[in-house]
Amino acid sequence: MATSKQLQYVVDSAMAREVREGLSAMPKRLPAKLFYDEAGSALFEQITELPEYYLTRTERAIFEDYAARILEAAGPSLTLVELGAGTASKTRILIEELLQRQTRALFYPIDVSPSALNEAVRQMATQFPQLRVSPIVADYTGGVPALSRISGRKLVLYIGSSIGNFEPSQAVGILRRIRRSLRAGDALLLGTDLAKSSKILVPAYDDAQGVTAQFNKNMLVRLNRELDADFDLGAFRHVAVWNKRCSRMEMYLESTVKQSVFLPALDLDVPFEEGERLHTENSYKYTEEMVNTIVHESGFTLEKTWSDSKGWFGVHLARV
Ligand code: AVI
Repeated sequence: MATSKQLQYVVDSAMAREVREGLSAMPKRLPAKLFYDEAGSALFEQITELPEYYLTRTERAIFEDYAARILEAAGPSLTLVELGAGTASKTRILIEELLQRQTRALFYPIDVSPSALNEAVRQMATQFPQLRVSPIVADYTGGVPALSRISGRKLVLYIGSSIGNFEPSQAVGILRRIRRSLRAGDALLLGTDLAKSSKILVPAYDDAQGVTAQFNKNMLVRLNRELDADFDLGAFRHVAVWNKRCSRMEMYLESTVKQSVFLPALDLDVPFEEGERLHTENSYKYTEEMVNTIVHESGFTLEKTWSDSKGWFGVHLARV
């Protein structure tokens, strides 16, 4: 006989554990990687085209202006590796330049998402017949041992300010693990957003059209769908703050009322005070000193930095 009462079950996945930990902590937090489900990735693509979000177009302009010098400095006969997909439009500028300098090239995009990789392979293979694309499905933050089996001089691209979403100490750990799979002479091309006026930074993370607000709230949409939570999207507001002391932009979801949210799949009740903030992301804005520190602490030597005319974004070449 059918019953109207649904069987409720508790979810015990790595993601569920992180959500439980974050929502039970004081202050409350959620891991930024939760942003990137299908809807979140599409919203991020939209963000990269917003007038206020200068990062993507500024880094692209650096590649357009300096691709030849970057590749010259990296060395002859390069094999490209890219950590994280979804940056294909900028990588393409470097590949175009690379194929002017060598008749054939190998490209290893690395990503946790097979669908992101498929898209990268499809686009690259049609645009560049002289390029052999070999995707690697891996979480690069844990290191990529498969890289050590690739012969020839490698240039590892870690662009788009992706490193900025990690704590600097975590960033050092990631770069160190990547370095372990590289050989002397290999290089890293690291893209970092740079510290600047809050008048530029805050709107980049709180745009007039509200796309970043939607991106931030998408985390709650995801918890409602995947963990059966009952977050009321109208009862939270998007907040972006410049933390000068830590040199980072911080994003929060602030509860506009005193309320309680229930996550049946975690059997967890989460009380919020009016005005209480849930921390969802840090985006570090590097100074020259911070770049030097993470590069050296991870065992690389910083050789050169290219920047735009306003000094808003940096592309750094570091050598093993
Ligand atoms: C992916 N990452 C580099 C973006 C950033 O700027 O930190 C994520 C983002 N968050 C809000 N807007 C964009």
